[in-house]
Amino acid sequence: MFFIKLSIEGGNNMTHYQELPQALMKEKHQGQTLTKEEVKVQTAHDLGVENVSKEEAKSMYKTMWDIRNFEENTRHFFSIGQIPGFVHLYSGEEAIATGVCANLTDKDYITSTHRGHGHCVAKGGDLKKMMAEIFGKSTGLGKGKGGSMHIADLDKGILGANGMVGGGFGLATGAAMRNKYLKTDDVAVCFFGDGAANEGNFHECLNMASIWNLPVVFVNENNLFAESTPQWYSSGSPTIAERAQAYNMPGVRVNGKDLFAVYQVAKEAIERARRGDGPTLIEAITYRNHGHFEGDEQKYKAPDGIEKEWADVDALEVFRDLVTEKGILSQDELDEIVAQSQKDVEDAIHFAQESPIPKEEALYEDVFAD
Ligand SMILES: Cc1ncc(C[n+]2csc(CCOP(=O)(O)OP(=O)(O)O)c2C)c(N)n1
Ligand SMILES: [Mg+2]
Repeated sequence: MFFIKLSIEGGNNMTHYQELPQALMKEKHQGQTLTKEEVKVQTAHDLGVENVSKEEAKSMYKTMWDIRNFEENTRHFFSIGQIPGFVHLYSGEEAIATGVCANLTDKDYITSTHRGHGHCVAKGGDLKKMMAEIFGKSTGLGKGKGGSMHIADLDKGILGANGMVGGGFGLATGAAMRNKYLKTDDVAVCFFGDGAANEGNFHECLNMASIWNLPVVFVNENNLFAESTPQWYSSGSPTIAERAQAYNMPGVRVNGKDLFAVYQVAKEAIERARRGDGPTLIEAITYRNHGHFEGDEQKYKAPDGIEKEWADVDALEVFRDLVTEKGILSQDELDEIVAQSQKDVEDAIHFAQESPIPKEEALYEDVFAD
């Protein structure tokens, strides 16, 4: 077992948290960072493998590498001045977007965050048009006018990255309401950070999703920091998942560095939403490989403790070790996927570099709706 699934009683949505060492966590909560053991996110990583076909495993490994390559190249081209604006990188958090979105179709909706490239790649966003958008080019998904924090693709159900922390809650809840109203079995997924969990919108939308029993899954990416503020300092509850209890929906904590664990937890929540059984709150523990934004000196980060532990776990290596050990994929098959991903991202960069910037008159286009 490598994720904590807090028990959900059949028949109603009540969730119980007796497995969490509340007293210990509360004490620690006064000023120290929790250790991995204390947050009860286990490190074993074989649950859920039996539910994933070889083709799915290959596809998810490719997606994780696409995100990693996309982000590391974004980092490089930002550092040499080819990318304007701000970039917040998703490197390190790949397993969450990948494991969740592998359970979605183009008709399902996602809402993203300021750290949104990974969500968009995992939901099927076109690498070339995404990269062009980040480069501010006219061939980008938003014609180069939005940049990194405003990537959207409605044909893929990507309702948009969002510069407003917590901005996705209302959009995802509204999209889920639309799905229910039109009697579809499509779902909406809201990705959000640990910092966003303290915005008022979080509570309003979880409450509405609960009373209307909406097909929405709230996926918290707890990377332990909101800018420079540690999660233990800013949160009144030791875990984010336990807040689900207040809204009478299941709450689940999962190792966000473990693709198969995320995939399995998300699968259950998404199937539940599709069946009409209502919302779920997932808290995936993770860590970002780089600073809050590119240029962040990260003076706030402590070198030891849980941060170091989580920083040392690479979801891509965890995946590789597991599938080779279990004989699901060979090293050659994995290498081939990595090489293909590198080529696809290089093509995306060339496309972005060679594309023109928007014409001046484009400033006046797409401003008002007809
Ligand atoms: C409403 C709002 N408040 C504050 C900010 C400034 N801000 C940008 S990112 C960020 C931290 C968000 O932390 P978290 O939700 O944990 O996401 P992470 O960056 O860790 O992925 C803040 C405070 C903002 N963009 N919007
Ligand atoms: Mg965070």
